[in-house]
Amino acid sequence: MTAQLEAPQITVAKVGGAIGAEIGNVQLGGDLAPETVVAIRQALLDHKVIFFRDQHDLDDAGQLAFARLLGTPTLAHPTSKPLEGAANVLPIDSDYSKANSWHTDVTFVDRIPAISLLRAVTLPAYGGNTTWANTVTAYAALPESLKALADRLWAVHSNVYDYAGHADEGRVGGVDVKFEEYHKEFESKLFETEHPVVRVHPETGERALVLGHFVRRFVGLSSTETAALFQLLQNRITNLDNTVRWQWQPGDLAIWDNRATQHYGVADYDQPRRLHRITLAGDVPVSVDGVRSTPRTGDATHFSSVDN
Ligand SMILES: O=C(O)CCC(=O)C(=O)O
Ligand SMILES: [Fe+2]
Repeated sequence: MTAQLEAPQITVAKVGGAIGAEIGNVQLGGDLAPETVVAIRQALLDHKVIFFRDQHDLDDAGQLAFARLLGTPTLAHPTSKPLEGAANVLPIDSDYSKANSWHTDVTFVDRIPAISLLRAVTLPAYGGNTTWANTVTAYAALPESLKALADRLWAVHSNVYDYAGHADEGRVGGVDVKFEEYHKEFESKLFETEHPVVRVHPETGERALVLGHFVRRFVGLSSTETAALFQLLQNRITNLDNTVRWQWQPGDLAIWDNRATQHYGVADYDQPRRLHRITLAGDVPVSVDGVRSTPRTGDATHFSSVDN
């Protein structure tokens, strides 16, 4: 028998009590041992967002090669332009967008990305942290009466801002030309999808709340009623006790389970900030009754395959 060289084991250290862990003892890239990939995936399912420090050798190609070990990359975005020459990479650039509003990525399409990988490229000297919230623990902590309500509730999500409610990913500014251009591009094609407010996670079987800033209204409720109920549930998710906050350093990569989290980019900096995001194809959410989300407007097949 030939002795097999075992891959070194990753370390997992919780960062927050409700969500988040830092992973150590691994150099990320496209050449990881299968058992290392399995361990990273399990850590992601357990902790919802995982952080890697000191990945200084990782560039766009390396980030993409590693991402492919975890799933099938989507295009960078359904409407926004990718990084030049890298169709799967979305630049998150403070020049034209700030994601300082709680959201789950791309919930306005039916095939919500399963996983997002975000890599620090240029960081401000201070500020510009990102915060994540756990949508599984938020659901689990609801009283039975609110669980029953949420279990039956559906919401329409859209990328087009109604200028009355909350913001979208490209919203800040309004006078700045770059912000305006980005905003126009973001909304250049209308997407609307009906999702259950509670989805069953395809890998863990956990129930998670599906809300965030792309929600436009709850099915069957007026805008006033939607606002009241949205605030009640959304506050449960973003309560600080249910979040983790990450202070970016050069060489960092964060990966989140986009089926079990929301996040918020804290816009408290005035120096250039740039991160590169890759998202991986997800399934179409399924309600607790087994009903799948329904696209109402827009066809997202170009953006992403459906991961079954
Ligand atoms: O800028 C941030 O911290 C978060 C950006 C974001 O929302 C994303 O990468 O999906
Ligand atoms: Fe995001």
